Amino acid sequence: MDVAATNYTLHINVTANQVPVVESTDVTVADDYELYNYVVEVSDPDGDAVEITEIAIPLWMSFEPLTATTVRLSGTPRWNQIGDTLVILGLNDGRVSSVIEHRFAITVGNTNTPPVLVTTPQVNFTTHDTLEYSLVYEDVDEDDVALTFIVDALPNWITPTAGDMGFKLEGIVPWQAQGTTQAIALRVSDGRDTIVTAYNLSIAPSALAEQTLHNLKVYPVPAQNQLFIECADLRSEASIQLLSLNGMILQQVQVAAGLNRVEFSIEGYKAGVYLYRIIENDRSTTGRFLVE
Ligand SMILES: [Ca+2]
Ligand SMILES: [Ca+2]
Ligand SMILES: [Ca+2]
Repeated sequence: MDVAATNYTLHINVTANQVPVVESTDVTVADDYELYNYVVEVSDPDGDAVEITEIAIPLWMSFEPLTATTVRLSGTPRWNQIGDTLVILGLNDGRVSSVIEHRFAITVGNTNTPPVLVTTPQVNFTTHDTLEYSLVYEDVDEDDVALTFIVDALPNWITPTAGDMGFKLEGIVPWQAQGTTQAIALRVSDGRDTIVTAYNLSIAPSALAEQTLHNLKVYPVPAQNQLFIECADLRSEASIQLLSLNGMILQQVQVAAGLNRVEFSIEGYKAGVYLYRIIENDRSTTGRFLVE
């Protein structure tokens, strides 16, 4: 018995899969101690969902999926990660027979970042004020180079103390400085770049009323190795200072209100005229003493 043969023709339209591609422009340059940040954007010509994976990225880089079509590559390379480094991302639209590799190289340079002053210096003072603050610098490059400092300008009543990352400045604004601007200038180097910190202090006159303290005794006259200052009627806590004629503070003590007798050692003072100054909350007294 014959079996009727029927011929069928099957028409199937097969559209070849198109592979996913990276749309964004690869960021191929980085620098040590600076943030690298690149959002990779992919698309698929067929509209397929694309899975993005990390096949190879440098140690300093993190891989962070953001949306269905983007991932963020970011991180901060260090000095021992300079040079060329390869990034390989995998793109998979679910239809490719093997994951599509997207490769690019990043060149990590080591441009120096100069030190930066990270504190804000106080610039406005009144005579008798205490100046005490630090200029602190940061250097993002961990290149084991200690910062070095050169003082180009500093009022002589300020004592600088240098540390690893800056300067502590201390002093008491002398009354002779009133109404002046006084320059501070430093050069700071990280061994590769030098920056300059320069600013002016602005000194306003003190509101303290200059008065004569009663019952004040300063002796002996002339003084040799010791100077005694006796004040019988201090209304508040006070500071008693010995100063050079140009206003530089040589010694200072804090005393309580009431009766005080303070002994200063002035051994080593050259013969000549000096100043003493007693500063209370609301008044001050200045006078001269002689050293022989
Ligand atoms: Ca596709
Ligand atoms: Ca750098
Ligand atoms: Ca640096």
